[in-house]
Amino acid sequence: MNQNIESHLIENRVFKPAKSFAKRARISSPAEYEELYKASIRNPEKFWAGEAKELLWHKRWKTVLDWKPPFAKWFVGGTLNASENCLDRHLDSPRKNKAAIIWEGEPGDQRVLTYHQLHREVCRFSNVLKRNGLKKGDRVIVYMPLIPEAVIAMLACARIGAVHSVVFGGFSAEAIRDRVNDCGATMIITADGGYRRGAIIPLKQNVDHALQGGNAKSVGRVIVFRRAHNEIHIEEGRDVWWHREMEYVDANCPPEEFDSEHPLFILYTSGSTGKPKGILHTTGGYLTGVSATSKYIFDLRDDDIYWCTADVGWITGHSYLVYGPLANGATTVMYEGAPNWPEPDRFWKIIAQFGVTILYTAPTAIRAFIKWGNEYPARHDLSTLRLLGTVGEPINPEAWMWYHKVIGGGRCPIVDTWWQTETGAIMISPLPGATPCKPGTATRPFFGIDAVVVDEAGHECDVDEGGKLVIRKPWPSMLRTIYGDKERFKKQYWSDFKSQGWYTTGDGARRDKDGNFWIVGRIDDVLNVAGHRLGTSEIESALVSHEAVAEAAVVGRPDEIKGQAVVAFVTLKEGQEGSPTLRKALCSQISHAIGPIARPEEKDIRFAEALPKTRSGKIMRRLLKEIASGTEVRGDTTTLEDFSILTRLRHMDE
Ligand code: 7RM
Repeated sequence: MNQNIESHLIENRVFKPAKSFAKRARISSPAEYEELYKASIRNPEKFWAGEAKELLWHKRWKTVLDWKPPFAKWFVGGTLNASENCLDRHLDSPRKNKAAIIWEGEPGDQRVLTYHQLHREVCRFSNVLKRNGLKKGDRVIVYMPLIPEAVIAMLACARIGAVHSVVFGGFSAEAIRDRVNDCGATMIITADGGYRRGAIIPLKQNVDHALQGGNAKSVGRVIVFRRAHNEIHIEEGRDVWWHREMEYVDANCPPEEFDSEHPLFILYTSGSTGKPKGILHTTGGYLTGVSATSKYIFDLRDDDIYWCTADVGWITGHSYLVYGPLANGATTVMYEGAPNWPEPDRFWKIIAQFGVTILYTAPTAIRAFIKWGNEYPARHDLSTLRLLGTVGEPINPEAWMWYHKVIGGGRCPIVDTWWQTETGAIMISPLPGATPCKPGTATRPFFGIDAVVVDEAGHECDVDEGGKLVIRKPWPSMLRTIYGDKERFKKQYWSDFKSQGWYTTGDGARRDKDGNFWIVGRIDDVLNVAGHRLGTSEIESALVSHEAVAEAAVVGRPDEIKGQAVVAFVTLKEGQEGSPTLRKALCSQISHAIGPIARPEEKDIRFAEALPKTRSGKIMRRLLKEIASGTEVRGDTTTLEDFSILTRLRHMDE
């Protein structure tokens, strides 16, 4: 590989955990991590069984793991209840009266539910579900705003063994319909509306559209929570009000015990092709994974106020807003709305108001905050923060440094957590009291996770050599299948290294000389320019380190000579303007940071007003690639947040 690339790839700033943090952390030195990690890889079953013992089981398992690649069963013969583990278990302790959920609605309304209260609501709603005919194994769509009732609905499903499938409130009627039909859901739990940037999202209306004309026939019941008090249609015989139903039930609902492998939820996620896949997670293994990672990676303590800014519609919300923190008896903050509503300081205001100690958010949000300006965090007291986290995409070193300095005041460790909907729990991340961090790397695998970077033939790559990120051993929170499509499950995740039984993540990565994993991004986002492998995120990182640039997305376009050429879509900071001079400057910036082979032609720097993003904030590279290649935009665009961006991008250079 080109010398210049390698020198850029080596990020030399190292941030060691502060002594004060390390002193009270569960794992408090690199040596301790190394030793425990090695032991956990020698015998993962022993490590995971030790973690599983922290949960409340009705029957203890007989076998830790039954592994017939690619099908795994964890804690075979064991029985438990996920809702009991998140709630009942804390009621015999001082946690009973501690806040389980601190919630802030977008218009400014607030609610606090103690563990006692949350337990009570979940029990009552479980009885509502039973009253409405829901049984163990039935599938339920949860289509809710980010309000406590979304969590209550999930935990009530878990309590009676129904399988929830949460659909993000920003998805359309068609997306609901597809998901209902794919999993055969018999019930939808929704709300009249939810708030977003001062407007009301018509959730119930979307459900009506999804079900209209005899579509999604399996649904016989819709339970509607009154949130926004907007006018909605109630279909006699199908729709019932949440608050009415709650009047008929009592608060007594003893947790049933379910098999460790009983399905807990299905969550749909987009692949590189085709329709979203229903990722299936089961009970004992999933709970073990999220509970253990929450404890070690977020260093959760009883006095923490922990805030994961994700919506429950995403895996991050499932694992690190609901199941992980509640299984640990933590206090978890929920905020319903947008980060810049009514002002770009909303997050910082919430942190100051509730005394948030741990913040877990996405790099895309951090980059937006940088763009909005430092005056907004400066308005508020952020001194309660002690730990920061990121997830969802590679974080560029500039964003990392800003997060560290401006939000963390230079004192908070940052856990850059790599994982996927499919992995259920965090797989690669620093341990905050132990791991020396470099901006931009998710660092080292969690205990029991046998992550490696390999070439096409399955040989481990050299230091700083890019390859495929694979997981060589099963782990408890791994997906069990794609719902209703075993073949796709096998093909998608297990066919690259079939004989070895390795899981393919679909991500490219490299390891540095210290063993840190640098996630390059999806394999399809890695460019090959004149035989040189280039990570789009590295070029983007170079671009956003320019003072004029807010955000950048780099894709490849076909090039007769080089195979592929670099195209950079760039949005500029407030007050900046695109010009030929700036184009030149940005090309030089890339050339300077990575090497001349990464330098795009000047015409391939494309100034844009905005980048097309999915509703979860991921840049839609496939669309950009098609635009960059001059081909028609095809395929699934159902997750694109703002369609008008497409038209504008296509015409912007005319
Ligand atoms: C949790 C989540 C998964 C994909 C994954 C990566 C990317 C996630 C990081 C990251 C670099 C990270 N689930 N990704 N976290 N890349 N560093 N810390 O996001 O299923 O929605 O996405 O996201 O490409 O494969 S997900």
